[in-house]
Order: sequence, then C-alpha cells, then structure tokens
Amino acid sequence: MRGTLSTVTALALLALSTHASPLPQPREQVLRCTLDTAEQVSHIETQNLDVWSHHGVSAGEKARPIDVRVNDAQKAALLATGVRCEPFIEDVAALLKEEMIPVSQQTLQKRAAPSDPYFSTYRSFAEINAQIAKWASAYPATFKDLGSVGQSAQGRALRAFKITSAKTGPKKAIWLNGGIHAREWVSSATTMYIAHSLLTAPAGSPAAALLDSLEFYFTPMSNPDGYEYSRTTNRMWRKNRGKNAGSSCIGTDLNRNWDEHWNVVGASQDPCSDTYSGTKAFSAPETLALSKFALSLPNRVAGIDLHSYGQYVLRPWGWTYDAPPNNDFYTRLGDGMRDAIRSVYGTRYTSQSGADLYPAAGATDDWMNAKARMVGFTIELRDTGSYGFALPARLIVPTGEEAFAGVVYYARFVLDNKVPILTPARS
Ligand code: 0X9
Ligand code: ZN
Repeated sequence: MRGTLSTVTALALLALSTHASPLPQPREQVLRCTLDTAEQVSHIETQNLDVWSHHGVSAGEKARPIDVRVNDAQKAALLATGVRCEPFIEDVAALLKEEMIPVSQQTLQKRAAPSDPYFSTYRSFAEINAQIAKWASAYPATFKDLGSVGQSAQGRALRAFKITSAKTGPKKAIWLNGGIHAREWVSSATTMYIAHSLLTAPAGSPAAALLDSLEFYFTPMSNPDGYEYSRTTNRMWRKNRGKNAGSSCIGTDLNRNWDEHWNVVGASQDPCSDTYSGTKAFSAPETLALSKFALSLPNRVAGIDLHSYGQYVLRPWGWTYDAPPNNDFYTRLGDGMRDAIRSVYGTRYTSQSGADLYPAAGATDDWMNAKARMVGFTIELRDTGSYGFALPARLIVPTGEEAFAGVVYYARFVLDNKVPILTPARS
C-alpha cells in the first residue's frame, strides 16, 4: 500500500488503533470488508473495532479489504453503513478452541523429523522457562542459559540464552527476538523451535556448520506480561502491561517504543491505543532491557524480530518508503529467505520493505539497522488470515520448520557476504 505519508500514517494507525475488548465471546466473527466511503472508515475508528489485517483502513476502489472482528451488535451497526462484507471467520470462539488442541504424540512421531512434544501446544511463560532450563542441562556444550537480561513492567524475567558450538575463535552474533506482541503466540513458539532445530541439527548439516562461525542469541519471550495476559484474560492483547500515568488504559506497544524515529509515523500517543508508543523512546522496561542486551554483544551482525501474522519477510525501512543504502543486499537477503521458507512446504511469504506493509516507526527492526549496526529484519509468520493470531497448535511445527530454513539461509548470507552497516536514516 502506498500513499502520502500523512494519509497512510492516519490509516495505518487506524488499522491497529483498537482498544482491545475482552476475551472473544461466542458468536464473534471476523468479516472481510471492502470500505467504499470515508464514513465507513470513520465508523471502524470511532467504534474501536478490532482490525486484524495488517494494512491500513482506507476507502476507495484500490483499497484492500480489511478483516475486522465483530460481535452481533457491532456487525449490525457496521453493515448499516452500507459496507460490503463477507464472513471470513464464522466463529472466533471455535477458532480459539481449535488453536489449543494439542498435537497428539502419534502425529508428532509420524513426521519425517520427529519433534519434541514441547511443540505440541502453546506454552506458558513458566513452561518456556522450564524448557530453557531443560536445554541447559541436556546440551551443556552448545547451550548457555544467560538468565534474565531485565524485568518486565510486572517484574517477570526477560530470559536470554545462547547457542553455539564448542569451537572457539572469533564468531559473529545473531539475535532472534520473539514474543514482543502478546497475542502473536506463534512468534515465541517459533523462536523456541529455531533454538530446538539448532540444538538437534545433525552433525555435518549446514545448520550445525553455522554454529562454528556464529553465536545465536535468543530472547523468546520479550513481552511476558502481555503474553500471560493474552493466555488468561484477553486473547487479543498486543501491548505490554505497564501502567500509564493519568490514564486507566494499560500498556505500551513495545514495537513502537524503540529509539529510532520514535513516534514519527504509525504510532499513537493515546495510551488507550494498541499502538501507544510510550512517553518516550525506551520508556518501557522491556525495550530498554532488550536494547541494552543487544548492544552488549560486541560481535553482533544481525537480528530478526519474529511476529505474526501475514507471511512477510520485511526488510528496512519500516518507518519510511525511502530505500536504505545497500538496498540490493537487503533485497537479495529477504528474497532468499522467502525462497528458503517456500522450499520446505511451499508456503508463500512476501518479501518487501516494512513500510510497504504500512509505515510504522520506533520498531525493533529499524533500531537494529540504524542504531545497533545490525542487519535487522521482521518476519511475520503464518498465516495469511484464515486463523490469524489464533494459529492452531498443530501448525507450530510446520511454521517453525520453514522459518528455520529461512534463518539458516539468513545466517549463511550474513556470513558469506560483506554486511553493510547502515548510516542512521535521515530524520
Ligand atoms: O506493526 C508492527 O509492529 C508489525 N506488524 S504486527 O502485525 N506483527 O504488529 C510490523 C512491523 C514492521 N516493521 C516496521 N514497520 N518498522
Ligand atoms: Zn507483531
């Protein structure tokens, strides 16, 4: 989606500026709607409807349809505006039940590469931490538990670990960050799956070979408070759970709170918005701690921030349509990751700039590229909207397998190519 920055800013904000409502009730649906008039756009905004699709909400012929979650009353009011909608997800409650059906042990065994039962379902914060402890004792030569690199707003530990081979010598560092958005459960699951794949990579495989030249650093759960809140109270929660002075609304969007063109586009200063960027860059303890952690890695060269959904490989910039210096490097890398992902199960990801999804500033990826001297990407994992955030647990492993292929490609690429260091983007 292209347009003038100001128009797009407003529209992109609309896409996410929902005040999340409680856990979806029975008979909530997701409708796919094509907006024809400004009134219809404004209805979505004033009613704070939960828009699931990534791109902005806009009216007119060229506008892409949007996916919006509604209950019966909201649906009636929306349709009264004359908007053209079709049911896209008939029953959100049924979808959420399906999400939680664990994969049977039998199904896991039947897979070509039998997987760990850990990946049969979405795991809690405590279970993720227990798995980290388990790996530390099972793989003492390759796995190092780095403990806590900081605390969330509610005092939960931000856990980190490192995977590399026992081989010594100069190594480059890659950082994989998961779970910054609470409701994107498959992000943390995939981050853990990538760790699992590295730990269990057969000797002599391309993945195992990477560990002789690289250190992989993981922060699989960078928004633990939001994640737990999404598990227990409001499945569609996105932000952290920090209090906001002077407002009863909770939370900062941790992917709008980084110190890179903070708040210039695609972010809100309304604490009730789902894209609230905080009082200043790094006002949230989570982003401050994660940024310090990344900067503490002197050999850092690259990082990926994992999100869902949409199936995108997003290269810089995310805050401006301008192409970065060395755009060719980024495009070749992104396109190669897309193709590597597709080679596993044929799943089609789109390789493009973050801004071409919609411009949004203060995000992790742009900070990596502009401020941390790292090659930074965002990956939006499965799917393209059929399940949206509520991806069934049976899809954790396939999503992880293909994402791992993308990560292997990416790691090889940054090893084999001269990594461009971007000068800070112009302000
Ligand atoms: O809006 C976001 O933060 C990301 N999409 S999501 O639906 N997972 O929330 C996209 C971020 C892409 N990167 C930048 N715009 N910098
Ligand atoms: Zn996200």
